[in-house]
This record gives sequence, structure tokens and C-alpha cells, in this order.
Amino acid sequence: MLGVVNVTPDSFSDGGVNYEPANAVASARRMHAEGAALVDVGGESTRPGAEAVSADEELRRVVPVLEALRDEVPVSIDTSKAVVARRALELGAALVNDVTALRGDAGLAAVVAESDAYLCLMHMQGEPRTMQADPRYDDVVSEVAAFLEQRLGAAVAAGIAEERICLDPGIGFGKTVEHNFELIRRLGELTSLGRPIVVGISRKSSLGKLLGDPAATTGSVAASVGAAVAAYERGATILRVHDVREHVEALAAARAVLA
Ligand code: HH2
Repeated sequence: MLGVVNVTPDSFSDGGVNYEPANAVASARRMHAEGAALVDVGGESTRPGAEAVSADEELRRVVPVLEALRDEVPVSIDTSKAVVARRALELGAALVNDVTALRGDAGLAAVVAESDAYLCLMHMQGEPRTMQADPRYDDVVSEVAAFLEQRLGAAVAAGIAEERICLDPGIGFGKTVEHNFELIRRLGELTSLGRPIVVGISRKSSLGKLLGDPAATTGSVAASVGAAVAAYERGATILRVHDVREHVEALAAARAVLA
């Protein structure tokens, strides 16, 4: 379980809640205590329509949080920027979560390669500002699988050990509701790439839309848990979630049934 702590004023579901460093630190500690193996700290929202922030601003947001959590709560850093990743790794981050899959900052691959950190490569069609305008695929699952395989190859070619890399279909990143659910339904086509699969559907708007609100920008915790359990059953290894306790409890029950 990967807990989500967005140190941002504008994230789609927890925006503002963890913008104060003290709140972010408290949330991370709570998520760790509730069973999150890692807490994903981010200083830039990637929600649909979000504007990019500068590296200085991103550092200003995340560094105090990482300093406070150091040696206490295992963290990943949700960033596409090499300077932010480097500082986070110096402060003990164990994983770099890059939603651009090493296509954003040409310096990021070397920063990860020089460390012993893990790396998450995520699929996105387009860029956050415009990605939900009109996402189209011939076959979303095979296109996402081909992309992830290609980015995995690029990361390995840049010197990052394959054993350290996990892959993520990028739920909500340039995808319709149907694309998102099809990716989870056919997750086996992604697990067959041979790397652990991360799924982040927690509170995402597809869940709210599924439940009948076409203008939804978020989804409920209950709907998140239902989708997460289904993703787990289909082979997801890491679930990126805002509500750690609820997901840990649901997975304990699912595991007991499936064991
Ligand atoms: N989703 C978000 C951000 N980072 N990283 C991975 N690997 N997978 C995801 O699905 C993913 C991600 C968006 O969610 P959130 O962080 O809650 O919101 P925001 O981008 O608005 O800060």
C-alpha cells in the first residue's frame, strides 16, 4: 500500500489538507501506522487541468516534510523533476514516482540510476493541462502495455536495474471512464510485462462518474476500495491510496477469501 500525501493547495481530492507541512507529516505518520509500506509525497498536482509548478516551489513544499519523516516513515517522491528527486533521495526517499515515465526531465534517469532507489514508470496520454479533453485509443490496454514496455526498456538502457522498476497504467491520465475500467479489467496484460504493477484509482473522478454524476471530480472511499480489491484480484502489487486504513482492512478480507 502506497499512501498519498499531496503537499499542494490544489490536488483533486486532498488539495489543501496536507499543504501545511505539519499536516502532511501527521498524515504520513498516520498512514504508516495504518499499514502503508511507503508514503508518496508530492509537491505538484497532476489533476486534469493543473498548471505546472517550478522546481523551487516544489522543493519548498516537500523538503520540510521529507526532513521530518526521515528515518521514521519510508517515503516515495512523486516528481518528474531531477532536482527534486535528487534532494528527496538525499533525504532518504526509497522510490521515485514519475508520472512522465522519464519523458519529462532529461536529467531524471541519471539521478535514479546513480542511487539505489526504486522507480515507478506511469502511462499518460497528453499532459495534465489538456489530457482529459478527448482521450482516444484503438485498444487502450495494448497501447498502454506497449508504452510501458518501451519506457521500461529506456529506463534499463539508462542504467536503472530492471528489478527496481514498477509500472503503472496511469488511471485518469488521458483516459475515459471506460478506458480506466478496461485497464483494470485486463490488468493481466500488464502484469505479463514481468514487473510489479501499481494502480492508483483512489478517489478518482471515474468512480464518481460511474455512480451517476457526469461532472464528478472525485470518487467516494467505498467506490475506491471496491475498485482496489478488484485490481488486487487481477494482479496489482501496489495500490496508491488516500484512505489507507480502509484499503488495508478490505484487502485483509479479500486475501482471506482468495488465499
Ligand atoms: N495519480 C496521481 C498522482 N500521481 N502516480 C502514480 N504512479 N499513479 C497514479 O495513479 C497517480 C500518481 C493523481 O492523484 P493525486 O496525487 O491524489 O492528485 P494530484 O495529482 O491532484 O495531486
